[in-house]
Amino acid sequence: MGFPENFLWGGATAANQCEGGFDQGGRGLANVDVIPTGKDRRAVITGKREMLAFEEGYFYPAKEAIDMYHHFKEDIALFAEMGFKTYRLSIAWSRIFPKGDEETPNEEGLRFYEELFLECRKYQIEPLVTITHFDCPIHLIKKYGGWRNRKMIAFYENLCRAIFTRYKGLVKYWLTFNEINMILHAPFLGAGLTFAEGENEEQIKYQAAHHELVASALATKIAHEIDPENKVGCMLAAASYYPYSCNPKDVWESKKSDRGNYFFIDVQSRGEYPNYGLKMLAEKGITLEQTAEDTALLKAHTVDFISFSYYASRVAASEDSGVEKTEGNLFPTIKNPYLEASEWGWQIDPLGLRITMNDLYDRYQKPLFIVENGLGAVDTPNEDGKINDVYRIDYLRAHIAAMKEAIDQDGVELLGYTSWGCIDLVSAGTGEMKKRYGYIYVDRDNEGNGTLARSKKQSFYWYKKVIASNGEDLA
Ligand code: P53
Repeated sequence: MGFPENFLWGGATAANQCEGGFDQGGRGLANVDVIPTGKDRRAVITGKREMLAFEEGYFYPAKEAIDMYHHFKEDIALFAEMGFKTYRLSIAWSRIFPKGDEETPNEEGLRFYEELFLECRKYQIEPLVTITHFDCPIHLIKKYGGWRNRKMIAFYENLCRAIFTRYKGLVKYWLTFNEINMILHAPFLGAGLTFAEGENEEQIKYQAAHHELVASALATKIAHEIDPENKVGCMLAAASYYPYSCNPKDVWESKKSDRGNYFFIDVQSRGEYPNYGLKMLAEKGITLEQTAEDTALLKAHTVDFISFSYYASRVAASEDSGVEKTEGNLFPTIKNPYLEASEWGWQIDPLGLRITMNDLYDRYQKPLFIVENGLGAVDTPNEDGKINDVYRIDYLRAHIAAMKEAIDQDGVELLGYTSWGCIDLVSAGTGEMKKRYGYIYVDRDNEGNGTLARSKKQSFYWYKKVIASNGEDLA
């Protein structure tokens, strides 16, 4: 009982939030580079304010981030010290194809990740690679309009062929698109989309999502052809919705909200658009351009496992309930009176993780992989300069315990757990450094000041014990 023997414990990061080195090694500019902190961030992320180059008067946190580009050996050594079995990271597309539409990849970019994977292997750490974690070369946005254009499928295919071939034997676990459902909430961040006045945004978003879904199926096909050992997963920003009350209208609203997220995973896991999704598109007046070849690809190349992020549960209410939604986050939220919230208003709910795991497993009957979970909090060093992050340990302990119950008592198959931001990194939502998730502290502030020195928090020692005991010792 308890966690399976080969359970993959580890941590997760994304290139754009930790690497920096935005102009190093022949890397091209990407959407993630030109997203500033401050009041215009949300407008840029959602594609309402087009910003395709650095502009005067803004701070761009991804340019340097925590400079993992130059620190990866030191950082991976620290992960190894905690006993990581796996490390989830993403490839910056514009390191491999700086413009995105070249025929041959950039050798320096390929070499960078090769060294990084070899470093992981040195410590028997299994890399778990997100092929795209919100990034898209800026040239592909300027010239083709990002994922709204069907040609993106072929560019993504080139990227996949290049990395699957080069990293054969080094990498086995792949995720095609990070939080694919984020395209609806953050279309510039998720898919390089910007919108002109009067455009039908929903039509464009769902067409772009269709291109991503086809690209994901194609990636799965190629991954399996190049190496039958490869395992490919989809990735969902998960968290089940609770009805605001037992009013059937609230219950119905929560079901519809869940489906809004499942929509993408239904296609990636079951191989076709679900009926409710087709009806929903029709009702919105959206027509998807799709070929017979697309349909066949989607059907034939479904994912091997379902990965997801989980931070907080969600609440859905009907119009009748009169409750107000707060737009504090990229997902509008409703206050749940039974839960406490983080400093950023994310409502902490470990049982919600167990519920979400069960919902996903019941629906897909494929192994799950929790690839993001954690507490974003302000860490203040004490007089000795140490960070005693008990609040983070409490959060993680409760979520790992819930995970264990889902395995032990509900029979959910779980491949592994990579907590988010195992080393402090730039927040995707706000661009801040002070919203920290790490076991490892990085000396850098919101404005980019600091030595970038790494140090261990209390949670570092705690997680090390958790891994060493395979999840038995959570004290
Ligand atoms: P930050 C919102 C809601 C759910 C997941 O988020 C999200 C977001 C974006 O804010 O994204 C994932 O950094 C994402 C990571 C991100 C992490 O959640 O805003 O995959 O890139 O950093 C946490 O606290």
